[in-house]
Amino acid sequence: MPITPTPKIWMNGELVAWEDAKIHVLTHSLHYGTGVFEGIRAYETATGPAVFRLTDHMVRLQNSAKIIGMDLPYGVEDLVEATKDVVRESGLPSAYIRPIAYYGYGEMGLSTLPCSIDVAIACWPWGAYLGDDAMTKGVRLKTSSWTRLDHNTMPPAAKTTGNYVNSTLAKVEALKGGYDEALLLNPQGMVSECTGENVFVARHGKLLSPPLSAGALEGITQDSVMTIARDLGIDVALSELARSDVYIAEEMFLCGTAAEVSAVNSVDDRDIPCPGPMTTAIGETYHRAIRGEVDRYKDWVEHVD
Ligand code: PPE
Repeated sequence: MPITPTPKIWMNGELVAWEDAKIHVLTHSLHYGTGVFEGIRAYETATGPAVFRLTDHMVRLQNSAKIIGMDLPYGVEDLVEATKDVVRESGLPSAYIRPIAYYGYGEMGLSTLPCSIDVAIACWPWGAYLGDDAMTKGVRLKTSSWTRLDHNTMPPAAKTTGNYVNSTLAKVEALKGGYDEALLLNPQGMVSECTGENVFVARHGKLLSPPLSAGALEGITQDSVMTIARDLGIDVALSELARSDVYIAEEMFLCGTAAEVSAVNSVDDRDIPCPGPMTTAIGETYHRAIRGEVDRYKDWVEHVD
């Protein structure tokens, strides 16, 4: 999906013009994959643009940095305010927001200890991630030949730039095979997640989603979905899932900031009923919640002004 420029990008405490937000080719994190990042969305609400669970995303950015031993020079509150500035400056009613922290230019070699840490936040308009029909027609998944990262190799709970080599390999393989998205199994052979989404599977009337320990990112949408499901009276839990659980799922969906709630219609050419009733109910509530239309979830909506 092509990027449409917006006026300003926040870099190390300043708003700079979009075209000036450049880095040197010898930037440390470009060579070693040691950046940490977030994907956040702002939505139009009746009372102006608001960023969905902005504080929670910035807490996760801090946690990603902590996992890889990177000491961010800005706190959660600084990053929240900076994000609001970027969205406000963009003039956009809704936007995708990409904060990134990385080891900068000046040092080379594997040790990050002498490196500077730079932080940037950009936003731009971004539409449906898995296509406009993802909610209604659903997406086709293929189990990847690539294994999800192991906790003792590349910690999958940290949203590091390097981890997305794994996601990219799986995504391109799935697309070239004629599928929409890849399902990744962890080194133990259990389901972890997709390349940029958490997975929910219904079995015996209960919704289940693999936890962090299964190699999944601790998704903020996953958490929102679990809260919404509980409030709708749906039985929901984090749980290990085997490949067979997926093949005989009563319904299945993916969720993430970019993908929102996207139904799944098949995995490895085994049909899954789509969209299922829980998927539809949760998807509809989520779509209202992100726009500040559900009182109960008002705290999730962080206004720019
Ligand atoms: N797992 C992975 C691997 C992942 O990248 C994401 C977000 C999620 C789960 C869901 O997390 P959350 O957004 O907090 O619910 N993926 C982001 C990046 C996608 C990209 O193409 O880049 C996103 O959805 O913004």
